[in-house]
Amino acid sequence: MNDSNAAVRELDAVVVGAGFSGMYMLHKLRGLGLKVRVIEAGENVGGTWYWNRYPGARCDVMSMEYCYSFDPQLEQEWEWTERYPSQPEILRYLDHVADRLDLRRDITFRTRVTSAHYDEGANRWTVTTDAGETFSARFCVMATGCLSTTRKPPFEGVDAFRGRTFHTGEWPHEPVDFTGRRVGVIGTGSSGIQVVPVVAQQAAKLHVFQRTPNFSIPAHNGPLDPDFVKQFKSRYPAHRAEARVSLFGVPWAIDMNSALGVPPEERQRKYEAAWAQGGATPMLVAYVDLLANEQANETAAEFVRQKIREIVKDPKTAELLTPRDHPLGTKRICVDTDYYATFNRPNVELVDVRSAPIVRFTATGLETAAAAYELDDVIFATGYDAMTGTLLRIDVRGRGGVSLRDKWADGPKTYLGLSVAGFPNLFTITGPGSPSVLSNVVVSIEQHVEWTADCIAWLRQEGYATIEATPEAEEKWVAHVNEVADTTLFPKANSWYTGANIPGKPRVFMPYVGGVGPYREICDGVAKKGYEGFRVGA
Ligand code: NA7
Repeated sequence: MNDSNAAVRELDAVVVGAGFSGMYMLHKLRGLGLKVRVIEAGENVGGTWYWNRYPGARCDVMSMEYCYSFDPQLEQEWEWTERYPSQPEILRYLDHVADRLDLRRDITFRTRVTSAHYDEGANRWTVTTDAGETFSARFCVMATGCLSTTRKPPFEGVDAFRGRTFHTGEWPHEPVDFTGRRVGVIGTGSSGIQVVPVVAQQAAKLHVFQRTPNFSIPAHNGPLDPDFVKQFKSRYPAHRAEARVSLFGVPWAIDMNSALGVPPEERQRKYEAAWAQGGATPMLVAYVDLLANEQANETAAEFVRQKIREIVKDPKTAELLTPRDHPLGTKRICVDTDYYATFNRPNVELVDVRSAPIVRFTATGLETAAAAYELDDVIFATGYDAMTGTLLRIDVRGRGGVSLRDKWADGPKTYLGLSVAGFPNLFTITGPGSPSVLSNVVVSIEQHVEWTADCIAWLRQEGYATIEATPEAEEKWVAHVNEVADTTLFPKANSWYTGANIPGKPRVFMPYVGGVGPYREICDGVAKKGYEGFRVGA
């Protein structure tokens, strides 16, 4: 063994990322008796919830549903305090899980994976990190998350700006005080919509730079009622079972009527009830064709537009806040607390950067094509290179040294969102081509992790060393993902689902819209048929 080999650590599996996915993957693989190492860039567990510490950061899925289901004792013991969990509370939960399962001893923190190369001779993955470590493992699991590589538009002069800048997805650990300051928020996606109402309460003046308005529905967040919690917990197994077979990973039944098949007054009552209930799901499941038929969708979209007009006092601001460029729900619906009402505050101003884009930053603020703004702080709520960004930041190479970047040059190609042809023993948790971001992602994560662990156990039991998707199965799956997407309104939106937010990124609708339940059935069927569409090697 030479010197360089002496530094290589031999493992059964490397897992990249210690968010919801990586943590559970570690637990499952340990359960199989595998020697596993998780590599995580952050200083602690949590993934996206470790980085997204901006004021107002909160999940848009209800607490009782946005947590692991694999440990009945854990779900009974853990006490969520609010209907929708705040970022600090989710992080506390994940911290607790890491302690409970004693996960940290197998996690290397503050370390980024830089490359993962498949060695065909040895049938092993060589994984290197920015700390100079090298691991060799039979399996490599990418638990890298769908929203983990932030995007900051390269505005001219941004480095010359003398004020403070922040990105919502890379928020400092120390509290940031905006009291008395002139703040600019760029971006009005979920992050912008959450951060704006909170910063508005502190800032002397808040400018919200909006290019495209989004649909947002109130969360009606608040403390959880102990009786509700008791009742929910008494039915936990049933709730979880319903979530697993549902469309979006939440136990809500979809109304099978068409929105166009009911009288307008009845529809209005239903939308009012959904709005009063809060969150995106009640609205999305109100009628079966909301995401498939433009006319049907328009009834719900117009309902939300009317709400915006009712809430926002200045008609010009209300009009600017009104989304008209995409059907409701074809971009992830935002879930807010007082977002629209915040524009009634005298210290808040909406700036339309669609008609007059941001041209440059200056030392003391920024200039749009129409005006100059003096700012002390700028918050970038400008989103992520979603779904593929983090995977492609790593130099991943499969058979024949083929790089994933080349293979995905025209858009991601996977089989089931789990596996890539030519990349044996590589698994992508919630990868492109899986329901992931269109669902309660924890439900999707558990399904992927369990499927992957079962697959690895099966390989061992059958005496196989490798498994990989066949190019044919991959092609078929990609075609199926596109075909299903094309039966919906989703491709009509310029969203990060299609890569439209990143200049030059191939336009491909990345998630699988077929639904969490049907997707699970497909994956289970594949496994039952001896991993149909995969090739195994001795
Ligand atoms: P999003 O949803 O990608 O939102 C990013 C926002 O930033 C969006 O409003 C963009 O406007 C805006 N943006 C991006 N570049 C620019 C420039 N150059 N000028 C002005 N405005 C810009 O990211 P989020 O972090 O809010 O949410 C991501 C997901 O996290 C969310 O969907 C939930 O699932 C959780 P655009 O729409 O491109 O015109």
